[in-house]
Amino acid sequence: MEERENSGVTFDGSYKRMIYQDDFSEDDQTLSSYPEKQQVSMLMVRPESSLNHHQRLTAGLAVLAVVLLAVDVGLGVYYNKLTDGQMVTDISSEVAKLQASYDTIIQSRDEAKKQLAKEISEQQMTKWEIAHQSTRTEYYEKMDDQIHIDISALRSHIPMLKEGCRHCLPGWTFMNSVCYYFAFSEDILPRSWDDAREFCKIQGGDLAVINSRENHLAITRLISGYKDPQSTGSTDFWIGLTDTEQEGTWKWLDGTRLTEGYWIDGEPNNQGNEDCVATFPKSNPFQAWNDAPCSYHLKWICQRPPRSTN
Ligand code: 2F8
Repeated sequence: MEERENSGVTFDGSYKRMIYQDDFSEDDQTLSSYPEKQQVSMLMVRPESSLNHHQRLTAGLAVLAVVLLAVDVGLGVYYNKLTDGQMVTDISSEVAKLQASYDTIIQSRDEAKKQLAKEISEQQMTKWEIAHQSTRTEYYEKMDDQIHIDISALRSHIPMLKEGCRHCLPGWTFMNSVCYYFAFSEDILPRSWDDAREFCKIQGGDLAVINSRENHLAITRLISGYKDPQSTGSTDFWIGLTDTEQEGTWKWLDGTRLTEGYWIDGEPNNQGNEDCVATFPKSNPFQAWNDAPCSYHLKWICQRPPRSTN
């Protein structure tokens, strides 16, 4: 048998040839026949078994290292995820808060807008009111002046008023030294301008000639409170003014030409064929007249001179 030689160290530190058990086949002599080799065999670890052990240990350590590395990596990933998740949660919560604040601000802004629009509208209303109030004030100032004039005129007529009953027919009104008839009664049906005139003539008068501001205001004051019971609004009253002779040339029934007209805005407009005039006073007594078709049936105002008391 071939003897393999290996370097080895004995416990006593001397180098001896190392003999492995495998070096002996069954055919070989037993170890007992080699006392020297037997001694070595007892003291030395078999190389293959030692290698397996180391390999297993190394492999185990490697596996352990891999496991530890995996655990480490896993923990890292988990930590990152945990951190990221927390951040996402924090950001989501922050976004939710910001959204809530934004919604509140938008709501406040919309409310402020509405409030602003309301206040602008109120301001415009106030401006409008102020403008109209100024116009009204001007108008009332004029009216006040006129009232003072009227009062003076009326005072001058007091003596005649006291004598009114003596000067006018029953049902007629004595104003500014003139007797007037107003067809207020519901029993009196509206008439055309010509028929109304006929009524006045029978009574010794004619349709009213209102050619002074003083008389116009007195008549307006009297009829402006009158409302036609058959209709919801006021009614028109024929007066003695016409342009039948020549279109656009307005004449009173006493033959005098119109000098001061108290027309409604936009009148006279001869809409269709309108040659007769009706008074229809509303808020402004100086905008009271309208030209209307003479055939229209309206109420009317007559006038006649007072009866002589002599
Ligand atoms: O709008 C003004 C207009 O109103 C009426 O016609 C719709 C009057 N007609 C009568 O009173 C009959 C018009 O005279 C007047 O111009």
